[in-house]
Amino acid sequence: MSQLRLLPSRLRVQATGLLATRGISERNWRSRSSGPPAAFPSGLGGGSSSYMEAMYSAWLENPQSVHKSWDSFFRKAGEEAPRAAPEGRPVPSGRTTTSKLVEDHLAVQSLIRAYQIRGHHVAQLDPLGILDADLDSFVPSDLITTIDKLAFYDLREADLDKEFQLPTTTFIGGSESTLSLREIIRRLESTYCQHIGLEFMFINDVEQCQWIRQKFETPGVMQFSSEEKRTLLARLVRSMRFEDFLARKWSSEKRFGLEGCEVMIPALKTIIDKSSEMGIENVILGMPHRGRLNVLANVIRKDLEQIFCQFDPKLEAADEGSGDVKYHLGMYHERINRVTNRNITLSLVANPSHLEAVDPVVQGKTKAEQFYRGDTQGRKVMSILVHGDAAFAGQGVVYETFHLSDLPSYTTNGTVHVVVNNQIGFTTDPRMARSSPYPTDVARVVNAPIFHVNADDPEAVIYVCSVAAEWRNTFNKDVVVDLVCYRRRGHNEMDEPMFTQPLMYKQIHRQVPVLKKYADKLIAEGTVTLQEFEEEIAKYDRICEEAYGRSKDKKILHIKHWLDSPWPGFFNVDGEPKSMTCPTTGIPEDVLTHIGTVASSVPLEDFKIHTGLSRILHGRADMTRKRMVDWALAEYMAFGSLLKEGIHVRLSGQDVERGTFSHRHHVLHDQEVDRRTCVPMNYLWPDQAPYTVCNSSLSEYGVLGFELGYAMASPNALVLWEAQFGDFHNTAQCIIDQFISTGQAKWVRHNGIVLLLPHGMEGMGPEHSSARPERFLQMSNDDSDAYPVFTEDFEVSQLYDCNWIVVNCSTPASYFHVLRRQILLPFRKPLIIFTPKSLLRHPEAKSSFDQMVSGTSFQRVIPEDGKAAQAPGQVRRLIFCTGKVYYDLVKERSSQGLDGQVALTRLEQISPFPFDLIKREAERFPGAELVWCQEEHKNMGYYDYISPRFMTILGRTRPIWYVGREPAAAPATGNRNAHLVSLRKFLDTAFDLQAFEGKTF
Ligand SMILES: Cc1ncc(C[n+]2csc(CCOP(=O)(O)OP(=O)(O)O)c2C)c(N)n1
Ligand SMILES: [Mg+2]
Repeated sequence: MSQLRLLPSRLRVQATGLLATRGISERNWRSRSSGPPAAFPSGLGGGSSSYMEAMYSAWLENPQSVHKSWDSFFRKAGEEAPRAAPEGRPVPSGRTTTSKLVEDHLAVQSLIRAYQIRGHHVAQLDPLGILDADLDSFVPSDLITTIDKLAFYDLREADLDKEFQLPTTTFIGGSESTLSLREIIRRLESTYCQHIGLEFMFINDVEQCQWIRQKFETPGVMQFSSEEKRTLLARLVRSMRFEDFLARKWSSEKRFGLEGCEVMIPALKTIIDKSSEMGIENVILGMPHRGRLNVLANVIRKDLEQIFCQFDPKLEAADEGSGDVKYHLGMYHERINRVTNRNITLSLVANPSHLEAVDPVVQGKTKAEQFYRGDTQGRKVMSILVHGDAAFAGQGVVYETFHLSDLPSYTTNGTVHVVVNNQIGFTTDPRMARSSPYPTDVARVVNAPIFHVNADDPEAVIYVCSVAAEWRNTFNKDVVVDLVCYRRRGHNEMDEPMFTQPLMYKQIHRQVPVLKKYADKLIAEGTVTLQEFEEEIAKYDRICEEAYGRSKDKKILHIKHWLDSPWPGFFNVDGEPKSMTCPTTGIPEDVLTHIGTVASSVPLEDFKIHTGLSRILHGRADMTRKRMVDWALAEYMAFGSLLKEGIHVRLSGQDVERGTFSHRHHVLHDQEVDRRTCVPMNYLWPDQAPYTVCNSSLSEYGVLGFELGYAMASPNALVLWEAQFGDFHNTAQCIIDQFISTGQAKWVRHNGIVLLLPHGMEGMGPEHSSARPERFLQMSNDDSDAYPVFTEDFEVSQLYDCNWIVVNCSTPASYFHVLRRQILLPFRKPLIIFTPKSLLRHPEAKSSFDQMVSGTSFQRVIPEDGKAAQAPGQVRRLIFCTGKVYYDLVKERSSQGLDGQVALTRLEQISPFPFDLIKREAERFPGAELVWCQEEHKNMGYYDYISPRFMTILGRTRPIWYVGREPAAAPATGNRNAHLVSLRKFLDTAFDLQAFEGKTF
């Protein structure tokens, strides 16, 4: 016993830790001694020393008192002959032999664990054999890479042939419960240190760790039938010969070929096959440039001639818009999966150059597809994201997207990530490109297992991919496959990589292509013959040649053949809107009243809301009785009425459930029952469409991208993203510039996402004030200088031609109508709404039901209808404005007694510019000088946008004078007094009827 107490403290700690992982505390097993004898804990390799002590002491007193496994263990130990002591160690007695045995068992157990945790550091992951995938050549001291490393565990060469009991935390034994140390090390090496490197021991879930261990450690798991090997070879042939074909035909064209990672094609196909086998019917893919054409051809199976004709510079584009380069286009394809014989829909989401920007978009689209199918568990729809190593490590949106992966309203129930880790980013070495050991470390934040694999070992890759797919479908969590490969050419086919990576490329030039290596292997083992292999190559080359021949007959390039999200039935057969009209957007009064009533109620019984909220709900009831709405109630009316019409509404963003300004309160919280909530919007009508309102993670880039993807899936949904304050949208600028503003021009894809951007100069400082309208307007595509043709359907056709709609509503009714118009239009355009802050509670900023009932519509311009309108000839100044400044202007006009002399006209829709209505307003007041008034600084806001358009519509006969704040660098002052002084100053100018006298324009 005393010997046992002398167990090294290091091993003692490990033993206790292991007891804990099995849920056995010291107290537990001590108390067991009074019950039936406890079994030998094979999972502990002998357990902790004190446990062992107790068992040993009990056994010494009475061998029957312990479980028979312990009896046999101690008996065996007694039979062991004492061995020669190493230098400095006491010669063991009979008891010390037992002690040694215990020590050795614990040591072996630590050793197994060391491999599970750190084996990947020495795995042979780099096909070039020159780099360490973890950027570190350090060999962990607890891995037995040389025989002398045994000393770390106080083991010696002589121990190698001794049998050791295996713990339950390993599966290397297969059906054996004991193995010799030599065999243990061999099997650990073969699992953890060959061509697969596993990182998973950081996962806190024991079941998940066990699952992975079982998948990789069980002897013989990586065996393939010859059929499977032949399929793999055929897929490699396609992958490689496709790139060869393009290289032969268009040697000077950029295509970002896959050479060096050809295995990605069979890898993706395996993930899809396996997932299809497990019931997946719809796979949504996102990927960057590298190998994209190959994926289109050989995974999604786009017609080859469609791909080849993209290389023809003479082809005329059939579609309007800019189009995009071939390695950015998307694709959608429904087909039979040949391996499982089941239907599968594959889509590759179009993306910009901006690496990783597509990640959240793919997730949003996936979530929407799951939502519409009622696939709450992700059993039918899944996403796959492909990444480059440099981008995966470098781009923050990767992290933002991972953080959506487990949030109830954003999860897609697990994504399979595949990293094409060619160990270079353009010309930059990974050592200069990341501070983390692997490019995949970001995935650890969500406890995703990471499987590194040497891409020159196709069978290892296939095995890993099939486990990854199974993982996703078992645990509904993300998983990463890191394909450690190389890039055979430069960044693109025109680049010379030897300038910057001479040694690496010398090695790459010597590298035998993976197809040859694998074919040689299969030929050598007799799985295929050389002739069969050559025939496979010839067959695919012929397919390419034939498609190439057909591609030459094509005269016109249709981008719409590259649509990633078709909306069946929404457009006519030619892909055009079914009409060019928009119905009126008002709704029957009883619907308004009903929504108002539900919006002021608590639909659940025994649900106690906060007293402050009761006041708000009473206020809503009161407004409903008075046939009035404020901003929040107008929004309720818009959402509620669309839900009634079967339109799903989803509002997402930071704190949107309550609303940043505490005005919305779409989710009620029971004050007495934790986490009991109620969303009255979902209690409007029994057969209404569902409403989702969700507070998001604190991310703009990720969440806006996600909602854009969500909106992509169906035209019959109103999908809104609200920024906490409008200026925060700039951290999602890439989604705005690359997808929202330009998506349709590049990819002929409509998208009706709505951005709600709180905006307004309210003395809150340079931040929180401006949603930067000038930027959205600058990107609007309507022509400032072209005098329009005013057709009958001018409003709708102008909307049809624009890239997005920018509005700044001044009334709740206006907001209500523009939301409804968004869905009633026969096409979809992104809608940017600058939303108010102080107007949310402004007593004047209310609308009557009269402005919202059937027959009413969105007014792009709200004309002057007060005193000035009664005698337009008397009006000396017509001020055009937009948004909240209107209320300051009305107040000032009345306080200066100028209601008859100054007219005020509001632009509710700024872009596309309402030329027709502005013209009409200007003509209504022929004697008035025209002023544009804004509260934003002159170089911001709307002035630069409206000014040339006014000139166009006025024929440059009348000036439009500017009134507003001076140009500035910051959008607003941080000093409240300075804010008020500048407001006063421009209001004075606005009503100084002499202000522009004698000035020329
Ligand atoms: C956001 C962004 N920044 C920069 C670039 C320019 N760029 C294109 S590819 C590339 C290197 C990408 O390296 P990696 O992610 O490892 O992919 P690989 O090309 O090696 O497959 C860079 C920097 C880009 N496309 N997107
Ligand atoms: Mg790379």
